[in-house]
Amino acid sequence: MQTFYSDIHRQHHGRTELYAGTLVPCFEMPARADMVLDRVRATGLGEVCPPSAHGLDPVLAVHDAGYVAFLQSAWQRWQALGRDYDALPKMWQIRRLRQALPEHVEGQLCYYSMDCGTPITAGTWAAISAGADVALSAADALIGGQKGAFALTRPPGHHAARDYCGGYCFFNNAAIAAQHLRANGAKRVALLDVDYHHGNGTQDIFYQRDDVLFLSIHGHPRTEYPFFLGFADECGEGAGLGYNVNYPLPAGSTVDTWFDALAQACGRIAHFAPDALVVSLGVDAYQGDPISRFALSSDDFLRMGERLGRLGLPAVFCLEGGYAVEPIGINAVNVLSAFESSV
Ligand code: OKP
Ligand code: ZN
Repeated sequence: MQTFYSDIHRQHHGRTELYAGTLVPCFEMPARADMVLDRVRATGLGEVCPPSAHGLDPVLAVHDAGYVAFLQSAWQRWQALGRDYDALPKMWQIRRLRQALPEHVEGQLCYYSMDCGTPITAGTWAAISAGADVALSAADALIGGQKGAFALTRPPGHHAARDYCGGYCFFNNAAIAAQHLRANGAKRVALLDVDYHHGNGTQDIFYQRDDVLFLSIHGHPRTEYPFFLGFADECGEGAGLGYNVNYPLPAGSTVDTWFDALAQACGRIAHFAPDALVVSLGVDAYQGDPISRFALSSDDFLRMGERLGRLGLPAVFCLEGGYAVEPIGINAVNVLSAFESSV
C-alpha cells in the first residue's frame, strides 16, 4: 500500500513536557515518524508519496473556525509578546468561570486546550496543515480505488476535538479523513481507534452522527488519560445514539482481553456495513510503551492487521500514538503488512 508522508512534520517539535514531577523531552517527537518511515522503506510496504494540498475547507468540515484561526496565528501572537518558548496553557475554564473566549493569546490558549502537554511551537501550524493533507491524500487513494493507504501523520490527532487541542493533538487527522471519504461517495464510514488512549476528540466530532460509527479500545479512563471521557456508557446522542462504542479495558489487561474487544468491535463494524474504514493507528498498546499499560507484542500487531484485513473493507490508517521509539516502525508496519496480505 502507499504511504503518504511529509517532512514538514519535523517542524513541530515541542521541547519538554511535565512527567513524574520533572520536565522531560516530549514523548511525541520527530524521531517517531522517522522510525516508521524507515520501516516502511525497509519492508518495501509500497511507494512513499508526498501529500497534495487540499486547503483548509476539509479541516473546517470537522473543526471550529475560531479554533482553526487561533492555531493559525497563535505562535505569531505569542512571539509578539517576546516569548520565544513553547506556548503551553497553565489554567482551564473550570466550573463557574466565565464561559467567554478571552482576548489575550494566553487566555485563548487556555480556552482551546484540554491539557498542559500539547505545546504550540514555531512550526506547529505548518506541521499540522501538512498532516491534514497527508490524511486527506491517503483518503484520496481509497476514493481512487485503493484497498488500503497509510497516512504517516505526526503529531497525532485523535484527542483533538471540534474546538480544542490536547494529548499532543491539534487537527484530528483521522476524523478529517473520515469526513473526506463521506464527502466523496462513502455513505457510511467506521472509525476504529486502537490507540491505548481513548479518542475523545474523534468521539466529540461524530457523537451526534449516525453516518460515522466510532469505536475505541483503550485503557480505562477511571485510571488512564484522558480521564473525563471514554466510558462504556457513552453511546452517542440524538441521531448518533448507538453509533459510539467504547471498549475501556483496565490498565494492565491481557492480550487476550484486548483481542476479545477487537473481535467485538469488528462484529459491530461488520453489522454497520460501512463503505470504508478509518483506523486511528496508535501502537502504544505495545508492551514496551513508556506511558501505557497494555501488553501487545510486535507479533500481536501482525494479528491486529490480519483481523482488520478480514473485515474486507478498504481502509485508511492514520498514525496516532506509540512512544517506544525504537520499535514503533515495526509495530505500525506489522499492522499494515498483515492487513494487506489478508485483504
Ligand atoms: C497521546 B496519544 C500532560 C500530558 C499527559 C498525555 C498522553 C497523551 C497520549 N503532561 N499525557 O493518545 O498517544
Ligand atoms: Zn495514545
